[in-house]
Amino acid sequence: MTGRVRVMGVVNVTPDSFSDGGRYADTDAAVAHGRRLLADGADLLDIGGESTRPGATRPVVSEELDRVVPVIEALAADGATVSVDTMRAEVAAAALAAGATVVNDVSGGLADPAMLATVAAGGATYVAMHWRAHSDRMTDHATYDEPGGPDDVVAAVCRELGERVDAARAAGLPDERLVLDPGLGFAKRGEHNWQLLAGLDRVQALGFPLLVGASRKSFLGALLAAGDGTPRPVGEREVAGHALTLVLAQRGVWGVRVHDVRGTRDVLRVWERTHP
Ligand code: PMM
Repeated sequence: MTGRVRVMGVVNVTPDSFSDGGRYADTDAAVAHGRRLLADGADLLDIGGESTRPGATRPVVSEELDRVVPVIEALAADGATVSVDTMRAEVAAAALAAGATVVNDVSGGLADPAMLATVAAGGATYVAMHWRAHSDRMTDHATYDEPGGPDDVVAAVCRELGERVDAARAAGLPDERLVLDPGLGFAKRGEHNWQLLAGLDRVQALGFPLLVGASRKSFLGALLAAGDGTPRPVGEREVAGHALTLVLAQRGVWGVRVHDVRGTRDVLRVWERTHP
């Protein structure tokens, strides 16, 4: 499959994101950042008000709403396709009312029992990511012993995403509005992420478009670690992320969730030019 890969640009309206360190924590800075990502060639913008880095604690709902709604309103008014990165139905509903058309739920509907029905009723596209627990506990859940063999993370992710598909269908969400995501870095140890990337065709065999978020994540930092084992800092993982985008384009993913839209777009221009 050589379809055009969608570039989802990340706008974290959080004081504590691991990847962009709270640089866009206020409305004006976040909106300006979103506009820059659009100018760089983002197909859609993912606006999030809750940091999901390992160990993070959750904001209260009102805080999450205050962070994301004004940013969504401004960027949707610009004509951008806007996705809201939230695990809360209340935030998803407010985001859709503010102009978002995609709900990116890293919990795949597990964190809030009202989420799937809210998205189904709201007419949005839904990204269901593989997830097991909130960030303060997720490393305790990074075990994948399976009948297929010890540590068969691909089998477990496929089974658990399949359960989310069943739940989404039961809530009335049509298949055409569902996108799946293997959830790199979420309740996964370094090696699990590489196993998932190597086995991505098995996840694709579930029959849904895939979104993959690898940008700046710690498994890339570990891959590129210095001789003494010090991980490559977050800001110096971009080239590896771009290499992965090319691999993902070759696999035929629906989209990539990235921070550096400009570089990603460059990579995809080369890909598209060589796969007419
Ligand atoms: N990763 C993060 C946040 N949201 N959403 C999806 N669908 N997939 C991901 O991999 C994902 C996500 C964490 O990364 P960030 O802190 O850099 O936004």
